[in-house]
Amino acid sequence: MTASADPAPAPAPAPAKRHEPPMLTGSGAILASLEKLGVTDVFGIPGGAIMPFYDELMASTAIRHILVRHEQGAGHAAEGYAAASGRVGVAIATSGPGATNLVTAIADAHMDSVPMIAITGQVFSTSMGTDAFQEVDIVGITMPITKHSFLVTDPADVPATLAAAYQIATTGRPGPVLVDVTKDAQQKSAPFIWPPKIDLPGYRPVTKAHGKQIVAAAELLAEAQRPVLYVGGGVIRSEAGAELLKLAEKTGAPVVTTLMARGAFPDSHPQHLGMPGMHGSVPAVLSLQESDLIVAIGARFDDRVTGRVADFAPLAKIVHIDIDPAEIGKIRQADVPIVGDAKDVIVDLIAAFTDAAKKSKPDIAEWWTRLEKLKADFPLGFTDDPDDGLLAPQAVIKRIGELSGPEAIYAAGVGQHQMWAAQFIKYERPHAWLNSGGAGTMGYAVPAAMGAKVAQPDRLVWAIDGDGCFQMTNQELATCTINDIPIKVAIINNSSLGMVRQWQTLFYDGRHSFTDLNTGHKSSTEQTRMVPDFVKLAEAYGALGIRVTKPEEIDPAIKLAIETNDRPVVIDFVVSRDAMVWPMVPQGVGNSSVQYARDHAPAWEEE
Ligand SMILES: Cc1ncc(C[n+]2csc(CCOP(=O)(O)OP(=O)(O)O)c2C)c(N)n1
Repeated sequence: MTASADPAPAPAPAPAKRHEPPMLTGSGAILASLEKLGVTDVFGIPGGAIMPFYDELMASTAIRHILVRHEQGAGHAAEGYAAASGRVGVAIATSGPGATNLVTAIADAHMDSVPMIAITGQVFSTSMGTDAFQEVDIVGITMPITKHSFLVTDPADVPATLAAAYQIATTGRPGPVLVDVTKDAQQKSAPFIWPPKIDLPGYRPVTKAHGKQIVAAAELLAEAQRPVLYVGGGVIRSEAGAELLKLAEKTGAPVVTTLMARGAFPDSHPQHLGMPGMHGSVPAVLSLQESDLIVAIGARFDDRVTGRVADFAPLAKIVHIDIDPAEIGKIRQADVPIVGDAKDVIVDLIAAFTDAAKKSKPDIAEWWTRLEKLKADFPLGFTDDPDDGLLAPQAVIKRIGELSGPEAIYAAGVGQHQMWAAQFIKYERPHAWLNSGGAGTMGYAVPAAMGAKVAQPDRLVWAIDGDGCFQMTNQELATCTINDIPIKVAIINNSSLGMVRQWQTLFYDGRHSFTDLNTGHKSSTEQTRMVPDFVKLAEAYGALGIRVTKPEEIDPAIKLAIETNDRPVVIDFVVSRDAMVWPMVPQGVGNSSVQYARDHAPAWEEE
C-alpha cells in the first residue's frame, strides 16, 4: 500500500467548551450578588424565613455581618453607614415582624434620600396569601416608602434583581429598595447569571441638565442683586461640595445649608449664613425672605424651611436644581427648573455664569452690607448659666464639637439636642453630620453612629442623643460592645421629651402633658430618681459610663471619651430642662416673624 496523496482528514474539532454558569441556591446567589456589588458590611437579624441565606452568610469571608439587637437598629445602621461613606447600606431581616421592624428605617431613608438595600425573607411562595406564620406583605407595605420593592420567588431572578436594586438605590435621587425573597427561592438552585447590563424600562434618571436652562439660570444669577444659594442634602448625596464652593466664590452669593446639608459648605466660610428654617439662624432665614433670587440646589422647600409657604421669600425668583423632577414646582413654582445631578449642574452653571457675568456686572455689595449687619445683630447664642443650676445643653454640645473637631462624625437623635447639634457644632465637610431630617425619627442616633463607625472606623463618631431618643434604640450598645465598634454617646439628659415640652411651654400655656421622663434632675437642688440610671445602663452593656453634672466636668469627660477606644462610651450630661431652641419660627407662621429669643421679638401671628 502506498501512502495516499490525500492529506489525512483533520480530526473533527472538539466541540467549543461552553461556559456553564455555576448553579447556586437562591441564598448563594444573594451572597454572590452582594459580593459582586462590592458590599462588605451588612446589618441584620436572622429568623425562619431568611435562615437559608444566613446559612450561606456564615461562610462568607468578603462580607462582615453585624448582628444587631432590633431590626430598626439594622435599618438605621445601614443609613448611618451610607450617609457617612456615600456607599450603599444593607439591612437584613426575616419575614413578618422582622420586616415590619425595618419599616421606620426604610421610611426614614426614603425621606432623606439614603441609598439602602433591605433584604427580607418571605414565607414559602406556596404559602403566600394564606396568613402563614410570620407572613406580611412587606412589598405592599413598603411600596410607598421605597424607590422600588421587589418580590423574588425564583432563584434564577436573584442576581438580576439585586443588580437592579443596587442600580435603583444608588442612582438618580438615591433611596431605599426592598428585595423580599421567598424561602423556597432561597433554597432552590438555578444558574447564576450576572446581568451584563442593567436596563430598567421606565427608569432613566436625568443627570445632565438642559443647556438652555443653565444659561437662563446663569443670567438670573448675574443680574440678581440679592441672590442666595439655598443648599439641601442633594449636594451631599451628589458629592458636589467642592463644586458648590467654587460656585459660591465665583458668584459671591451667600449660602444657607439646610438641616440635611450641614457640612455641604464650610461653616467657617465668610459667605455662609447658617441653617434656614424653623430653628435657623436669623441671617439665613431673613436672607431668603429678602432675596430677589433663590438658587435651590438639591433642596425641596420643606415646610420646616419655608414656614407659611404663601409668605416665603415673596420677592424671589426661583432657580430650582434637583435630580428628581417630582420635586420641582411641588411647593414653589420655579422660574427656571433644572433637572440634573447637582454636581454636573453646578459645573455647567459656573461656566455659564462666567459668560453671563461678562455682560451684566453683578453688584451685590449692598446686599452684603445688609447681611453682615444681620450677622452682627443676630449671632447664635444661649444662656450659659441656667436658673436651675444644671448644665446648659448648648454649652455641652458646643464643647463636644470643639474638642472633637471637623473630621469627626456626629449623628443626632430628634428633638432639641438635634437642633443644638446642628447649630453649635461647626461642620466643615460633607458626611460629618448625620440626622433624621425628613422623618424626624427618634432612635436614629445610636444605630446610625454604629453604622457610621463601621463605614469609617478611623473617625471619631459621636451619637448626640436625647434621653427620650436614647431609650428607643440604646440596645445597640450591646452590638457595639460585642463587635468592637467604639462609638461615643452624649446623652443630653433634660429629663424630658424636651422639644415637645418646649412647644407645650410656648403654645399650650405651659401645660407639660406627659413629657416628664424622670431620667435626670429638676434642678441642682431638687434631685430626683433617675430611671433608668444611664451610667449603670452603659456599664451593663459593657460601655464606659460617665455622669456629668458640673461645668468643670464637661471637658475632662469629653476628653476621656475621645481617648477610650476599647469599648463604647456613654456620657450622661444632666442638663437644664428649661433650655429652649432659639431662634424659632412656629409652625404655620411666615418666616419674617422669626423670633430670635423669647423676649426679643414681636408676638407671633398664627394662621
Ligand atoms: C419615633 C418618634 N416618636 C415621637 C416623636 C415626637 N417627638 C419629637 S421630638 C420629641 C422629644 C425628644 O425627646 P428627647 O430625645 O429627650 O430629646 P430633647 O428634645 O429633649 O432634646 C418627640 C417625642 C418623634 N419625633 N419620633
